[in-house]
Amino acid sequence: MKIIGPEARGRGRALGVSALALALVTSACGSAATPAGGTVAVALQEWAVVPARPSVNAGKVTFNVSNNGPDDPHEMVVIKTDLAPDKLPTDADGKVEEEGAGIEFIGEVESFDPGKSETATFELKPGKYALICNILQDEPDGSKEAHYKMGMLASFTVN
Ligand SMILES: [Cu+2]
Repeated sequence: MKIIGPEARGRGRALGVSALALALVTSACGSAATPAGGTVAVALQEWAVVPARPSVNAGKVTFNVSNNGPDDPHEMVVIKTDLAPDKLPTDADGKVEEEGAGIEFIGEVESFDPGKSETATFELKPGKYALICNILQDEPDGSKEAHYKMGMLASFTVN
């Protein structure tokens, strides 16, 4: 009896460890096999950035971006920030400082013409984001028009 006792406990412990290891392997595989992400349609127009949905799951996120113009080329810059989208740091012309304090530049769909669409995919972590057009346009009268200041900004959340 004195011999069987410890032996049984030892066997039980070994079984417990291997069951735990199996559980860990299973959950690791599970999370790697399901990189959620998603697809977000975004309309750019004078003067707004309009995501078709307010949020998406973290992971590989594909933006299908349309420039609805009607007149100007636009771009879409993805910025990770806890700042309100209309309170980003700008220069004197009203262009957002993409390397500014409180801003993490993630990537962008570069300027493209009205009537066209572009697609880009970014790996996004959970958090608050701003989607903006950061074009600074030279006007015929010599002034500069910052699309961000004109209202081309939207808040966006990654869960
Ligand atoms: Cu624009």
